[in-house]
Amino acid sequence: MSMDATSRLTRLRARFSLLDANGDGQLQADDFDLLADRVLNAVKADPAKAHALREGCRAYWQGLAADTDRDGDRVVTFEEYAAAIPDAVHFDQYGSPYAHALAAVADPDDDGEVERADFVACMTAIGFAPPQVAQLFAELAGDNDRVATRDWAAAIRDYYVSASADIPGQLLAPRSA
Ligand SMILES: [Ca+2]
Ligand SMILES: [Ca+2]
Ligand SMILES: [Ca+2]
Repeated sequence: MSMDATSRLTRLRARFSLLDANGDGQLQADDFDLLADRVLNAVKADPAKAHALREGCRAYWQGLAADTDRDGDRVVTFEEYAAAIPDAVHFDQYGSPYAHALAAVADPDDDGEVERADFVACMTAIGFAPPQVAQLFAELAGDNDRVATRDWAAAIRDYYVSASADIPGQLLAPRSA
């Protein structure tokens, strides 16, 4: 296998295991409910934002399943996922509400910026490793010690759709199980 193919598989594995919130090795609707639960347990969100996040997670799952669950058993295996990896258009359609709802939950005062504590709480709840969370925050925040919600939503999108390795989103790697 070529280096490119190997690093692509590594990236896909990292994304897949991050999405597999209950850790059973497959993706199903429960994973995305659990993802929302974990974030909402970590960060205090008002009911409207909590609702948007739950709906965003659900829509992401439904879009993902529609594109990847080839045998229609409502479970997405890694093989199904890797064979039909969602592209940028797909993410913009199905994943974007999730990314924006997440950024909104992490911005309780609605000033368009995410404080470090909220950023770390959200990202850790999703399952990212603390060193990567700290590194990504530093990259996105620069000298400000806060991250614009739109930059964060863009970084999340990059993580799920990018094929390149030199963007901030690529710093995101799941904690080792
Ligand atoms: Ca699962
Ligand atoms: Ca399936
Ligand atoms: Ca804020």
